[in-house]
Amino acid sequence: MSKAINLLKTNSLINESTKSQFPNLKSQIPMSGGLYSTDKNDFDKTLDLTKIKPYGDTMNDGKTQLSFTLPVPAGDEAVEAAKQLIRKMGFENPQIVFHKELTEGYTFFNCYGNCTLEVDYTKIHVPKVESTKWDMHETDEFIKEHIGRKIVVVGASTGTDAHTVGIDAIMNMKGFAGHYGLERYSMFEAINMGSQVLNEEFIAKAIELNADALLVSQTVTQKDVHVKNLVELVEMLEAEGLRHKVILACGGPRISHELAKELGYDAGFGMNTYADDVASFIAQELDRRINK
Ligand code: B12
Repeated sequence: MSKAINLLKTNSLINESTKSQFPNLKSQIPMSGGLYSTDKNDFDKTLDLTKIKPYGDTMNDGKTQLSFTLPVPAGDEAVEAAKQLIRKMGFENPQIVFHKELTEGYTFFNCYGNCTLEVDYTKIHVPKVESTKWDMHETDEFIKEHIGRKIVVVGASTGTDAHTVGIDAIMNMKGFAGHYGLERYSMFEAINMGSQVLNEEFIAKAIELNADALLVSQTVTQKDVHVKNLVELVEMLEAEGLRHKVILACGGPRISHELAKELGYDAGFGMNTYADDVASFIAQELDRRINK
């Protein structure tokens, strides 16, 4: 029997039938993808929310995946440079699992490292838009009752930004992920100007339609182009004496409410926003302004 167990141990050939034949083998049974013991219980299992770090295989192991490109040709020196960089970033045990010279003199790396840093999750406060989220019917009913007319909203992806999918998701009739867009609401007059709309054109449309709210979408954030563009719009609205007359909101995958407020906006919306979020906010904010 012990010979058989040793053979099974070394060859890792344990399957369901051998398990039933040798019930005492349990502590040596490897998991399907590796040589982990199912019985081993000396891993850290402590979850301390004041000191969280990445979870890879086990709690608090800090395992993190990184990818980046270095402006050097592929080779041993490039791999060593990547490892040194990862250590300097605060990771231990750097492992380069893949690297490839993408184009001459530029090497891409996929790596792992153990993060040595921690974050106190209990001290985190993320500013959020303060409004109650309603569905389309609730918002329409609220507007009928409290505003008594349609709310005019002009939206666009402004500046040089060519991405339209985000603003369409919020404004187009069919909406996004099962949530109708503003065009579908009976109490919103929604005008979507599309993409690459200059701030001048955007403001001209707002004046022409006497807009109550302006919705700006920004997707490209390279070199902080979104910040420059968003700030320019605020400055131009202020120069026209319009800033306080409109509800001004922006959105995009890398926009947060905190950033939006810093830049002079009334609200900012990030990933996984639906028209419901924005419509509820605009209705409640306009009510606050008109009926306060
Ligand atoms: C589709 C796409 C394109 C299409 C756009 C087609 C179109 N008609 O929109 C095309 C091919 C044209 C394109 C071009 C470019 N793209 Co592109 N593109 C994408 C891609 C793959 C998807 C974006 C998308 O549609 N998301 C889906 C929508 C629904 O999500 P969303 O935009 O986040 O919107 C949601 C929220 O953010 C929010 N929201 C968004 N806007 C607003 C506005 C308001 C008011 C509110 C309330 C909410 C809100 O609500 C939405 C719904 O929940 C992304 C990569 C990715 N996977 O995200 C790259 C990406 C955005 N593109 C990128 C880049 C760099 C470019 C180019 C500059 C590439 C180039 N060198 O030419 C050009 C841009 C040129 C320009 N002048 O803008 C980068 C941006 C990097 C950065 N941080 O700046 C990305 C991230 C790709 C990458 N990983 O590098 N792109």
